[in-house]
Amino acid sequence: MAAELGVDYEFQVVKDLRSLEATDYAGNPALRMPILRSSRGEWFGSLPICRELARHAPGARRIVWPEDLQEALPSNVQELTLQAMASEVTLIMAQLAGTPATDAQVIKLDLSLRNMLGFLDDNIDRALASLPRERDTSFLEVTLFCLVRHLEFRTLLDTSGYRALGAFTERFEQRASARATPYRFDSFSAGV
Ligand SMILES: N[C@@H](CCC(=O)N[C@@H](CS)C(=O)NCC(=O)O)C(=O)O
Repeated sequence: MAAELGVDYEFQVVKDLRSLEATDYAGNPALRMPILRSSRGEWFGSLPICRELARHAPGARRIVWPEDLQEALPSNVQELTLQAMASEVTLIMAQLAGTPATDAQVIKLDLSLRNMLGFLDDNIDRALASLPRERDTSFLEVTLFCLVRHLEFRTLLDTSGYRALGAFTERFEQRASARATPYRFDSFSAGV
């Protein structure tokens, strides 16, 4: 979102998401990233961070935020995009903890994630068509793009069958912000 909005930023990694030290997460007591350090303090969580980035944007930007989605369909697409990302991360953390794939909670999370992706694939085109035409960007598009590319990056499941999601991510990837910020592991990373 920083690249989308033309805000200068510097990237610092959380070296191990299993760390129990809040100082490793810029003081976030939830022991989670992302965290943004701006001139106005530390900001926890994706949406508040994106809002703070927008306050630092060099010019006026027309951004569609979650509260602008006044109809059920785009609102549900936004909610399930965020929930799918959260479920994916929980599955990755469960894998790292050595939880077996036969664990009842893992089975449910996996099914829930596939259900959500099916819903997103079926409804993304209508949700996007409902967004205001005159926009520079939207939280929905940025988060959905990040979700699909992250699923592929972590090879958690095969996304090739989700045709509408694939077409959307390919379109969004034409943007300079997307091309400038592909996912990658850092050299010291243990893959977490
Ligand atoms: N609602 C938060 C969720 C943050 C979150 O779950 N972050 C994950 C990584 S993307 C995390 O730090 N997980 C660590 C853990 O689950 O222990 C947001 O949108 O930023």
